[in-house]
Amino acid sequence: MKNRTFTMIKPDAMKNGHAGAILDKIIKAGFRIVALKQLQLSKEKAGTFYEVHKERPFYGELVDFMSSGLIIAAILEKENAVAEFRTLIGATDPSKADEGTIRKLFATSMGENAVHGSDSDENAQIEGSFFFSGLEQY
Ligand code: FUP
Repeated sequence: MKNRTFTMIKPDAMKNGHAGAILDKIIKAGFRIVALKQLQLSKEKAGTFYEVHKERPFYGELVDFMSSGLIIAAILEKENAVAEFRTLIGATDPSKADEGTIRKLFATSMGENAVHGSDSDENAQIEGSFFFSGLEQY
């Protein structure tokens, strides 16, 4: 059964000119774009999005980084979307990511790792609706 995941192309990948190549890989991997937009997160919004990491030592840097420039947010659909997308992006730390994955190809570091991918169906739903209303999803 087809289901959905949520992604962001992060400020490092946007600034380094990788957005087009990343979207191309996503589409060629068989994901259908349900919703997509470019925006810049405020610190407050980035802080809310990453609230689960609030107690972690990297939280402040993560919020600063995610609000430092433009991002592209998107909802994607495919069979087994959450797991398939995490395989496509690779490990959180790009030095540990498999060859050919988006993070291996385009990420700079653990903190600036090019893309976000939801880790469960439940979080995909929560994260997608953080950025998009029902009317914006096709
Ligand atoms: P992922 O699900 O692969 O995006 O990774 P996490 O949810 O564990 O982490 C969310 C974000 O926090 C990562 F994209 C980058 C940042 N992070 C760090 O900066 N340092 C860490 O040790 C772990 C995560």
